[in-house]
Amino acid sequence: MRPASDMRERSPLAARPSPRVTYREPPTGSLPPGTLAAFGFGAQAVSPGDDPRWLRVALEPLAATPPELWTVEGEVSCGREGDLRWSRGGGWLYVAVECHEDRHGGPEEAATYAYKLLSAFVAQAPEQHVQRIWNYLGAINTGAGDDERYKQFCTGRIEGMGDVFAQGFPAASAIGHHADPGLLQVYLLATDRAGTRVENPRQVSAWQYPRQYGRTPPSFARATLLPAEDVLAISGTAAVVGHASAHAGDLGAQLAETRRNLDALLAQGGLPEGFDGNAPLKAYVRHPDDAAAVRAFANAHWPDAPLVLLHGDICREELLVEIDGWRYR
Ligand code: 3EB
Repeated sequence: MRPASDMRERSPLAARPSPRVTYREPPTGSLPPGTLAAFGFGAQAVSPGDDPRWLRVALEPLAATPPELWTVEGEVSCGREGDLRWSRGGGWLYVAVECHEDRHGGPEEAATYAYKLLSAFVAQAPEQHVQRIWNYLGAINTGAGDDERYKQFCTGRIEGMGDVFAQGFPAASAIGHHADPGLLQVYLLATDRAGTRVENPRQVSAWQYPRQYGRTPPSFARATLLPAEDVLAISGTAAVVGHASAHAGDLGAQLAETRRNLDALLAQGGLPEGFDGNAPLKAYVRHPDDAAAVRAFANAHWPDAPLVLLHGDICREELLVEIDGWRYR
């Protein structure tokens, strides 16, 4: 006899339930059933064994941090193809590429390479709608003017983005790590139907940033409402108002501005206000000494939200903190 869940007809129009995102320690030696992806933070993260779904993120945690697990309903299969790993289950696809720019010529070429691999993989998959993407690169603010490494990354990224990204940019984060500077890590979440892109009325859309921010504007949406409309996937959000950075050098004011931007995104996405216990957040903090103040701010405004604090550089030198996360309905 088939289990009851198999007997329920899923309407062809009904979107798949979204993955659950939690921070918790998996049982030693293996990932729990339904795990689509698992992320350990920093050099000390303990791998659950050789599993393509496991990624050691090159950002160091600023406090003891369990892994991040993505869980779906259904069987999960996974594999590797060169620099790429993938997993799929329950209508969801995870794909990650890890590469070193020394093999590609520089940050621009490495980004093109990574995005071409991701695009080609997604283009042949049933799950063609990229909802959310994360990018971690080293020495992100090194280089002057248009030569800043983040700006080179932006140019390479758009060059490598194929048709699967031309439907509209996914929500994204792009953060600087302090590991091997040539290491590039990019991973994404996709599914078999389109989500809804959400922009922030307080901010110029990133792809429309004026020339002063580089030759190639960053290609990301501020958030994606996943197809089941049960969760808003929120991009890296910082103290950007219009297109300008606000409150250079003032952590408290940047946090308050970031919160206004997050509130605006929740409102725009039709989600309830604030972040509750079901809203896993990550804060990327440029100066480790600021970690306590960032945590205090989060605790004051979102006391129940699970929060991971990571040492990460924001793509504009004057920005001290950036926050991303998930807001379940
Ligand atoms: C900003 O608002 C801050 O290049 O993918 C945030 C999220 C930022 C994603 C990206 C950049 C990216 O412009 C920077």
